[in-house]
Amino acid sequence: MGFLRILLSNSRLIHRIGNKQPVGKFHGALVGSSTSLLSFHRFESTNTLKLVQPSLFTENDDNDYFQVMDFPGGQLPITPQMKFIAESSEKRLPCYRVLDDDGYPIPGSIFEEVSKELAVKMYSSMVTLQVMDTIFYEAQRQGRLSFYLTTAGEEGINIASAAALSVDDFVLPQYREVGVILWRGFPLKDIANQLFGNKFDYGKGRQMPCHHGSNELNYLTISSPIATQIPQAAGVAYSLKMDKKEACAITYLGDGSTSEGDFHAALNFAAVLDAPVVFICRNNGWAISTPVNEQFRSDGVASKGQAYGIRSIRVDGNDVLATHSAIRAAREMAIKEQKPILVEAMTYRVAHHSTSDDSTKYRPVEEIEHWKTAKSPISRFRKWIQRNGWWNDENESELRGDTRKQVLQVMQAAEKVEKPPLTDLFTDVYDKVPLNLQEQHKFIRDAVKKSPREYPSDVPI
Ligand SMILES: Cc1ncc(C[n+]2csc(CCOP(=O)(O)OP(=O)(O)O)c2C)c(N)n1
Ligand SMILES: [Mg+2]
Repeated sequence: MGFLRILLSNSRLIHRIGNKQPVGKFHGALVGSSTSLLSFHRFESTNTLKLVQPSLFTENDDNDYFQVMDFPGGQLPITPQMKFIAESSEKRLPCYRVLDDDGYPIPGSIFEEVSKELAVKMYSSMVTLQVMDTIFYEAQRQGRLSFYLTTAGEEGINIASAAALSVDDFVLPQYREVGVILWRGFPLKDIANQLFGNKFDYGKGRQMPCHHGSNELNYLTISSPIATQIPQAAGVAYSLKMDKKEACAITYLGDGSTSEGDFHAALNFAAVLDAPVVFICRNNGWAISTPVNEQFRSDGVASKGQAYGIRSIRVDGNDVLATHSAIRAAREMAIKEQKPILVEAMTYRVAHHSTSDDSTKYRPVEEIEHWKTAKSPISRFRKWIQRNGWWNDENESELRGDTRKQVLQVMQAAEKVEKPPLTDLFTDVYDKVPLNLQEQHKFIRDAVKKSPREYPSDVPI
């Protein structure tokens, strides 16, 4: 107590003993006191007035007297109780949901109306994604592609979020969001060209497969190092803010990405800069073989938002209607209120992490099957549109058949296209290719000429 008394006597304190007054009256008393005037002068220099929340002063449940202290950063209520904040709240954050597992709307659920046209487009896009993933995954197993990574189980987050955005919004993806670029109109043939790294690939074959991007569609090219896109999104959003654009930045990240420092730096930057960015975390339970309980001790990811001063929500990412509504609302708040929003979309990665992984080594096959079938975002949404009379079995087989044909056709075509010339390895970084790179270019050219069988035959030298 002695320590507390010293603290109190050294600070500018306003005591209201034995009296809990309404907030309005309390502020009236503040303005009338000389102590408070001093406080306000200090506030001006530290620009903290806007941080003072009236609710801060309305609760004082532990004792019957009332005190506040000024600090740079705002006023704080004082308590004589030595109370640590609990490491977690008693209740877990709820998960916003509209459709139950059988595709029935939960009574009382609030969501953005979706027209028949939009619902069918969203459903068809999820199926396209699934068909495309299956074919390219198999092509990798056949040795035709060096690498592939599917969105299986997360088609709902991909498409429902994409549909909630405007093409003016800048997307900074992680890598499991190919549905977003497809929704924006990126053709299947361009996906195939990128996968094969042929001469029509916008990245000129310099990136791994699944690292697509499009300037035209405001979709930034994927980078392999985890989480780099998150602070970049805060920067893009700040630039949109400076240009007074009616748009926001959207960044996707996995649960594993939240263990990178970049995630924390990004949230903090976005919060203090009031940057209009929507952080969409796909919490799919795994970062390759690391489960979420080895990734964080907090209540998931949404709970971290508040610590950074970011409005946040947890949503069922396998529920298309809930995800669509949450992202629509998040986008609108980000733009209208010029601030960041965090969305934690709960889901499950049904496939292996990538073709370089075997997830049955670290999780039970029955668990994977359960999520693949009973919890599939695609079948849940299908039940809903079918019950509305917007879809039937005939539509289904037609869509799957057509999509399969289309994907096979673009894949076979892309596979036959020759690779970009060797020279392209050395361009686009420097205005004039420096001497050391010229030497390396000559070295590789000579090596290919000397032992042609050791190098791919479809790369022009
Ligand atoms: C900086 C960095 N560290 C490690 C890796 C290797 N790596 C690639 S993906 C991945 C897991 C990411 O998990 P998560 O963010 O949850 O995404 P998910 O694959 O589940 O969609 C790791 C560790 C990397 N690419 N970059
Ligand atoms: Mg993950």
